Amino acid sequence: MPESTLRATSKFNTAELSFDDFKKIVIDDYRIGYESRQASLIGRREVLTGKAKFGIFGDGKEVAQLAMAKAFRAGDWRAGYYRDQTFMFATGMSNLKEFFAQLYANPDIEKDPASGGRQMNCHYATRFVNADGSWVNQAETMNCSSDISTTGGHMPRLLGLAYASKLYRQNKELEYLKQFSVGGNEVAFGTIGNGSTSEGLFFETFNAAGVLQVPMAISVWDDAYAISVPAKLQTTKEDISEILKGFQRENGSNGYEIFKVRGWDYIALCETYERAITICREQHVPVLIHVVEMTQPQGHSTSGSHERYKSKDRLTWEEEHDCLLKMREWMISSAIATEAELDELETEAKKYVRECQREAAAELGDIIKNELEETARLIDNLAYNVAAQEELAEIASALRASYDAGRKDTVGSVRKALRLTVHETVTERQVLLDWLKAETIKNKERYDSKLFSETPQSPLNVPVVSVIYSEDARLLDGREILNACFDANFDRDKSIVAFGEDVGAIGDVNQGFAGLQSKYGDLRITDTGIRETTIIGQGMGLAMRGLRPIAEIQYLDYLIYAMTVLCDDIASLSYRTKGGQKAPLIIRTRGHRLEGIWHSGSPMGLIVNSMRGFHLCVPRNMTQAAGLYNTLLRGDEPAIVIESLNGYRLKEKLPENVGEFTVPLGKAEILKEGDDITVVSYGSTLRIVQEAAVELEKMGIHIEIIDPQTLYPFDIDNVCGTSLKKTSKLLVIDEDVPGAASAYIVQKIVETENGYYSLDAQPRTLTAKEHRPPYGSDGDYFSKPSVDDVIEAVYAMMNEANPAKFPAIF
Ligand SMILES: Cc1ncc(C[n+]2csc(CCOP(=O)(O)OP(=O)(O)O)c2C)c(N)n1
Ligand SMILES: [Mg+2]
Repeated sequence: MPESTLRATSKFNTAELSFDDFKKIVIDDYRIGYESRQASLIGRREVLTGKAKFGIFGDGKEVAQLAMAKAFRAGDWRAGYYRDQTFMFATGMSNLKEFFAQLYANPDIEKDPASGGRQMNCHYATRFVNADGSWVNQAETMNCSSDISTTGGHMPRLLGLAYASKLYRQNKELEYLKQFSVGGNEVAFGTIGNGSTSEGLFFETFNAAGVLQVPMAISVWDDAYAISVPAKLQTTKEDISEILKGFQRENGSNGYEIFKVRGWDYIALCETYERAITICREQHVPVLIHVVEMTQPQGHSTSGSHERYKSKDRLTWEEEHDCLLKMREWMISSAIATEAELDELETEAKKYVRECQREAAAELGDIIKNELEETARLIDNLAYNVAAQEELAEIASALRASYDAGRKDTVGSVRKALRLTVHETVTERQVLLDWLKAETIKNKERYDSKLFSETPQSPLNVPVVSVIYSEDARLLDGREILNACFDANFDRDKSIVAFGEDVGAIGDVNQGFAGLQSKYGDLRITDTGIRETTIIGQGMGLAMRGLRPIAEIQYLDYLIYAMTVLCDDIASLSYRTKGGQKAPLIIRTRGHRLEGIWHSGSPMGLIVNSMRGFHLCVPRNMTQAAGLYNTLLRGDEPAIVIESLNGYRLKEKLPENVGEFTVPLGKAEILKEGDDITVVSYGSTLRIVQEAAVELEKMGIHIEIIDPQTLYPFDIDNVCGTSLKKTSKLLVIDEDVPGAASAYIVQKIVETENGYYSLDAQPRTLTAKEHRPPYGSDGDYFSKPSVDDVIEAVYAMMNEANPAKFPAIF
């Protein structure tokens, strides 16, 4: 592999540059742009000839990215999208070999550090988490947060990355965190396509950054299309910077600096980025750089051709305004290079890119070829000694003959061979079994690892500290217990911040943070606008940059607004970077029964099923919540804590170690012992179950009540399954809709915990109705499980088991 010719582009300082130096920089830039273009052309061909699955490339966007790279420094951040390969090459955050390794889905993080072959091509990331869970020195590296495919989905994260610089600059207590910032000088660079600015996430982010005044630099790559849909159908006045003009700061107001520049005008682009980023970095003013007149020489992606929807005139215009062509013309007319020199550069570049592509292809291909040969040989060996000789020989020869085989083919062939020889006992079969066992471990690491960071700093490794009560422990409102817990943690760890709607001045609507803003300052306990998506994005960006954010969503019902950033971005971060990045964000919210259709939410099934990659904590009271916060704030993985809305004014004893004791994740607790039925419930419903248990005792029925405390992870020690060995009957009760979180819990107990073998009755669930509860107490009674419902559900199961002793009530 030849040395990469791609490296961080030199900066201009025109005052000090000789013409020769200037020429050299421009020619180097052109080379990077040209190599990038070749990568796009070859990449597309690789897909169209079946050597890779899908391709989307940055052709037509090269020159602006060369200019942007000049303004990008160590410590800075990128949150962008799939068009940015030239920028990634120019900054040195990626290179051609890695580009192709990702195209071929190479699962080795040494080859594709961005995703270990997990992401589609042109989805970039740098690795900033070491194998032991520690952070790299982000102040010294150039940093790229991991891309996602959803259009505009990265915008909320961009806000958080920029907001971290503001905190690092303004909160002097953070100066000890030197590996994350140098005085908050870091700019967060965002890129987005013109079409994607139609997304709500873009507008919400844009407004929030204007309010917060953070060093965020958004570049819009405007090629007038979003796949086939033209600007006319995307953007008012077909011009995003035109309609955002009201955000321009003026006469000391907050707001933006807004720039518009052509995507093929190299010098104008370099000057614009230099000016824009200086303002952004020095003054913490967000900037918008609207880059217009960009093109798409190969169309949107390998999924279709743009000749179908672009007019002939447009296609001709695009050819004439190809940014590299324009740059080439300008270089010749300005005597920076001759045509012959550029011809030679281009020939070399083509050769070089081809070499990189071939090496990347061979690096994976050779390994697979060897594995394929080994597998075929093992299957052949088995074939000689078994009845299914012919079929096995066919499998082996098909493997050898296959042109684009992958691991699915080797493993698939072995599995088939094992099925065909299920009655054989020869040692060659055992050899094959051993091979499969070893490969299964490797493939688990390749394709099924790192949903969580899984480092020594995981919250699952936080030491358990028992709760301590003094003899004269005070009885306080639940909210005061939480308040004391947060107070102790804010005092202990200066990197903790909390923010959300009404969190600052009044200390949240239920006063868990009451008084803490005046004690710790408004940089640590902060009010935000009503903007759930970017509250979470703000938290994500902070968490990626070494801070410990608690992002508050006022009511659980409003979490829905933030689902894109939660499930697309944060939940998948560790997995999609194969542990290269993490965002240990804690989300604080409150839910379950209270009042009315939008203040009684308990969509636990929605959360647990769409947010794998988060821990899901459902404490029954505020003391348990405090213990969970104490655990999470000492761990490094994302989590959501759902407090019980109706529990803030219930009295609880104040622990002596309220900021220290920990409630471990995944530890189910038996709240009441009993022999008859195992009842599993959580959150607010537990109080209903406990009340019902008193009446059931009087009826001669002894239920065992189990609180899993966290739905993810769920009951690590099989407490529920063990209880079933005693009761043989399972009832799961919650406030979600039928078949939601209750079905998840049943699956965990019956399947994962092997509870099935202990059951002598059908497992049952008691849930809320399929609609949300109407306003008023009667609405609640007829929609959510009541004490009556619980008693009758339990009794019905007893009646089924022993009708003589428990005759039917109705
Ligand atoms: C949320 C979401 N909706 C739709 C898509 C499908 N999609 C992928 S790219 C794209 C067009 C984006 O156009 P634009 O933002 O202008 O960027 P360009 O590709 O033109 O650079 C669409 C609709 C998606 N990936 N995510
Ligand atoms: Mg576009």
